[in-house]
Amino acid sequence: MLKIWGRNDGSNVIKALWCLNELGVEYERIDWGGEFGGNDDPEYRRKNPMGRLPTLEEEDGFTLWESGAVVRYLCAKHSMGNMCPDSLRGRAEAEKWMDWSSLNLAPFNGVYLNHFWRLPEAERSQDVVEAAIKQAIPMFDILDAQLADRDYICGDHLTMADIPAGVLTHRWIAWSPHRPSHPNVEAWHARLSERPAYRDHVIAVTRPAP
Ligand SMILES: N[C@@H](CCC(=O)N[C@@H](CS)C(=O)NCC(=O)O)C(=O)O
Repeated sequence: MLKIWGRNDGSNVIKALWCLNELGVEYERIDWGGEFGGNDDPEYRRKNPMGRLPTLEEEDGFTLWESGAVVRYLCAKHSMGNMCPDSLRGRAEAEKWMDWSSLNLAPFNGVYLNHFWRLPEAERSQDVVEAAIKQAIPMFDILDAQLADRDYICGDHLTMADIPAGVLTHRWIAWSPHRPSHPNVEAWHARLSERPAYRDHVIAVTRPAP
């Protein structure tokens, strides 16, 4: 059976898990990284030289790391023409939003994780959190504009384009101490929240805001 190596609450692991559950693909998940450790295990490093999560491993020994590549691969393999658009331009558009989300929505998440939980209390800074919020707002303005005339990022149904942004937007909404309203983003998040796979693999594993 397909294996996913990674603790179930890492934002990059969540992308793969939410995706697999949308696709209805069976898999076994192995708790790895974080409090479970194993990142530097030599056998794991042979599968994923970065020692990060997630890593996909198929029955014949094929391995893949980098969450965006994992999501693209799964969608192309199991849902071509649906989760993975089958036109060249449609696919490029979906990939653009995946890359954009991972690059531009990840910074606030890293700051929140560090300054809400991971750093010793004396090193946490409200100013750093405020700067991260300030930097993220124009990104959500862009996402809000994209969602103005559509239910999902690439049109009328869920595609791989929604996965990275959907994972990080839940944290933005759940964890931001204050944020301006982005009505189209909020409506899309409410739409995602109706999906069992999103509820089980994104919302349910998100710890409460501090
Ligand atoms: N660009 C990589 C980043 C992978 C990454 O940093 N994953 C985090 C978990 S979300 C990790 O491995 N953290 C170390 C750990 O949890 O032990 C990807 O998208 O897969």
